[in-house]
Amino acid sequence: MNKKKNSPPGAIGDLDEAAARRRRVITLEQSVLEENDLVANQNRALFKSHGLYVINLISSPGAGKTSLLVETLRCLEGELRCAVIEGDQQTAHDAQRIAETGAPVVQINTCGGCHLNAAQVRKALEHLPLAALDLILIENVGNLVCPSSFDLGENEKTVLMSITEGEDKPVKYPLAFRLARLMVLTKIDLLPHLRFDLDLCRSYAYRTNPQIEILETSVFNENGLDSWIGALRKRVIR
Ligand SMILES: Nc1nc2c(ncn2[C@@H]2O[C@H](COP(=O)(O)OP(=O)(O)O)[C@@H](O)[C@H]2O)c(=O)[nH]1
Ligand SMILES: [Mg+2]
Ligand SMILES: [Zn+2]
Repeated sequence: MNKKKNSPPGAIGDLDEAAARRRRVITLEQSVLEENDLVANQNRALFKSHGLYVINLISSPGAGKTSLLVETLRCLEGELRCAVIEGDQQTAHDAQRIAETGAPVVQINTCGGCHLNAAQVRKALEHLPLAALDLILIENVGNLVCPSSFDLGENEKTVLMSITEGEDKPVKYPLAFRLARLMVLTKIDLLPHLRFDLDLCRSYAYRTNPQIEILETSVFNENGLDSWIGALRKRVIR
């Protein structure tokens, strides 16, 4: 006899089943993250063996990651040897924009995946001249949530947030801001046209991560680009 059919909704049997299902989900998530950490550590060792500095850029879609990267590559041309790994669900649009600067670039299409993982990055690394590079910039899939949970083996995460997104993102999506060493507030040229309270946003960011370094940039009027480029120069091991 089917026990489940005879149980009233919400009976103990149903609760047990729900708890077991939850346990299975949690166990699976843990093993996915553990497996990812293993590969991330291999990536980290590879970066170290080549004296490479690697930054994982995280933001919501459209915050200005690719635009900042294009400007960064132009500024650092002839000074630091940079490459880019682009993560998007579909298209090679961003890789094409990067390729126009002349920098080596690999596009990863996650085909529905909402974050990059360490294994995807490891595969992308096979297409880059690691021995001839100083800095790799990884543009993660536009998403302020799960990219933060997946270590790629990078030296540090940078979180970007455009001032069109509202002041409260650092408290609404705290993990990205907690794990980042640097927060870049982009599109600062739009400030006169918005009702965006810079001090409030900074205070939310410091509440989430008291150590976070905050920069403001614009690729339209080049505001703050020198601070960003200076931060990169300081980090690269030469
Ligand atoms: N006003 C302004 N717009 C920007 C700036 N940076 C990027 N944008 C615009 O924001 C949109 C998304 O930029 P993109 O770099 O593709 O963002 P991504 O999705 O984070 O890579 C584009 O229309 C850019 O022109 C900026 O500093 N100021
Ligand atoms: Mg992009
Ligand atoms: Zn995801």
